[in-house]
Amino acid sequence: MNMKLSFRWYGKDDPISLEYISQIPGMRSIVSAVYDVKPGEVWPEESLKKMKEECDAHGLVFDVVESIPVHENIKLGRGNVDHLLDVYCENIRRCAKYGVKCVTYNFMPVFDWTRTQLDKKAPDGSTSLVMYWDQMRGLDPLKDDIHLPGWDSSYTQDEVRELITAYGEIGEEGLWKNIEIFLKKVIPVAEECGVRMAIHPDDPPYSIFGLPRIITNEANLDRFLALVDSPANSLCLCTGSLGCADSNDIPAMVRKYAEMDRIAFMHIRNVKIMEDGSFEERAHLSSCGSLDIYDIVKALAENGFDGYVRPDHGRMIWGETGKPGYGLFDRALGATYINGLFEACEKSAK
Ligand code: DNO
Repeated sequence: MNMKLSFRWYGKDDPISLEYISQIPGMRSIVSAVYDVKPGEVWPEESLKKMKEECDAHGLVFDVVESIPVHENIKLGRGNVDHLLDVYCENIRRCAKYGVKCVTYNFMPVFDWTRTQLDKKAPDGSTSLVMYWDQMRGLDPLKDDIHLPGWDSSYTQDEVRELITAYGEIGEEGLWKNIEIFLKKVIPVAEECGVRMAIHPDDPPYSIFGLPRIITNEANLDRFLALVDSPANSLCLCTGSLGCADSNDIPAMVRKYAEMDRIAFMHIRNVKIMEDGSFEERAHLSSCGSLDIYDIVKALAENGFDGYVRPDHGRMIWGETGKPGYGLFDRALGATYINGLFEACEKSAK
């Protein structure tokens, strides 16, 4: 198969072993990161070397990083930005030195993904991540001490308030300006070391709590890719993140950006959009959610896509416990489904 099947692994603290991951048919690459270093600090080479050796020992390739986090000061364009950008570039060079070919990151203000519950029980007894508007409404982080699951717990409530206010001041155009500065500095370094930078879309792809969000739809992805027109400046196209806005036509977007060769990494998962715009993460199978996963894979296969693909968030099934979204069983089912679709679509595309 052309595509490179990969699996996210959280390193030594991950309850899932590399041995188990290597037993998934067709599994090739490990997606990981150095987790014990704060954003804005240099990653120790020793950690990268160890990660590579462990993967090698299991017949897996450590060639995708998710993520090198972007420090809030870079996104806000304040403080020690120059230093932070230098550190970022140094981390790309270090990753490349140990074989990394693709680096994922995001440009979401303050919080990464937003959900209201991580263990919503479905009628079949499985659990998954959901975002329900009736659980969100009325929450105001500027007034209340709220803590949604998945939010960086290292911030104090006052720090969160300060950041939200600062983002409110720069707004979307401020974020565009700062992402351009970031790309102009980082992409030449990535090109030099043979790394493709893959931006992860905002999840969900609309503003939450008034925070600006820009990696959200086709027009904005076009604007983003045009900032630096290079294959090193590419997308991590996450179907489930972009796909929880009804207005995003995911198969059409995948077709367009695959044709342009601007997708370095695919996160494949399904979501069910509810009537009020809430959404539930579902099993990968097309009929389980709102996305046509077959059409998405077909668009990739028809364009000879040879980038990285990983099954994204799985449900918790068969009594498994662990990191919500990142259990073994349902992601392994997702991987075999993805394999099947790619085999069929690649063969019939020939
Ligand atoms: C969620 C992930 C994201 C992703 C980052 C990339 O499960 O897909 O947290 O890793 O947004 O920087």
